[in-house]
Amino acid sequence: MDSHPPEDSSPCRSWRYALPWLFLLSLLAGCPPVLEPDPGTPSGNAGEPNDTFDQAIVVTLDANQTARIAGSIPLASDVDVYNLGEFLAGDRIIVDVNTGASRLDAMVALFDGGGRLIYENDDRNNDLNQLDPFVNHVVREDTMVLYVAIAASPLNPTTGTYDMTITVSRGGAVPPTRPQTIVLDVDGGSVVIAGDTYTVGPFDTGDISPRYQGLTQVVLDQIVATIEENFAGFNLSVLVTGRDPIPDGCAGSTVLLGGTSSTAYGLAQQIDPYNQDPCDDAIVYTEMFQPFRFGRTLTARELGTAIGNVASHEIGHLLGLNHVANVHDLMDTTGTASSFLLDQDFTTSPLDETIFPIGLQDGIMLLMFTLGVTP
Ligand SMILES: [Ca+2]
Ligand SMILES: [Ca+2]
Ligand SMILES: [Ca+2]
Ligand SMILES: [Zn+2]
Repeated sequence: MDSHPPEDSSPCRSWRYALPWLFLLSLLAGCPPVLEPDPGTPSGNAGEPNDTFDQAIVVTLDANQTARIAGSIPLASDVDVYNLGEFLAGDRIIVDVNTGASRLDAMVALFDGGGRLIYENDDRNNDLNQLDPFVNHVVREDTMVLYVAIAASPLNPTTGTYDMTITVSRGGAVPPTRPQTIVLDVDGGSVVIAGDTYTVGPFDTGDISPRYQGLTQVVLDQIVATIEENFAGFNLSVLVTGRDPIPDGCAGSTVLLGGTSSTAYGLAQQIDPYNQDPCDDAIVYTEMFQPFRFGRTLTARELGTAIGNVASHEIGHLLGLNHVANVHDLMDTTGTASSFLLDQDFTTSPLDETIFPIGLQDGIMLLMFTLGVTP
């Protein structure tokens, strides 16, 4: 059975595994004395308020570079933030969350000193229904402070207790960046995403609307130019079927253009942190880009820009980027179709509320860590 304390909103009870300074606070607050924790019991806890980076509880690692934290998410909107102090590039952090019999479906996110997301995990293995998060990450860049934040999964608002073990090993090597090839599949083909096979014919703007008949090549050129502009400076290259020779086997991540959907403009196979999988695929449902969704007929250049921005968004997911709330950011999920016509870029924006309740995503920084920059 699990060793979590029962859920209890009493501040005295929740401090029973308190750090020494919290013990003093508990005395000042009139709580009964707290016994020293037994060896093996958690070394810290989630004393509120700890909902922001400024309020983060300082966690001190023991001689084994380990800390155990017992905490609680009593409201689905709660966040607990911990300050792990300075990290250097190459330091590895492992965060192992156990919710035991608690109903909490937890999610963990690591942030740098600027509140910028560096890694997140909701479920260690969704396929096996293992919903406790697990993180094993090598920090790419020195940061004065590394924050570990835990909250209920925004997709599954739940409450309950958690037990979090943090282990750090210092002084390793920073994983190398890796260039990525994108194969833009425009001559008809198929991709498999989450068990579903999507098969489309050759990309033809006339399939979007009769008003776009005969514009296929000029729109396609603008799609490619838009993707290349969005990733300018990064180690990412675009091959186009029918235009470029495509190597056999996995030539890179395929982005298929075509088809329609009742729910989305595009779909990526996964959000792939730090691009562990260089062969994952996506689709942009180009037949969704009908004039009525924009309130008017677009120029060929506008149509190509819109499709190119959505393709860049799906490629962003395949490289590990999450959704943000900023219509000028390519990873935006809040805007209407008209925002695809803006000069969207990878930038620094608040994480969308469906991703995590606090923090920023710096798309440029994460792409630099993942792809590297062109010489
Ligand atoms: Ca909290
Ligand atoms: Ca989870
Ligand atoms: Ca990938
Ligand atoms: Zn998306």
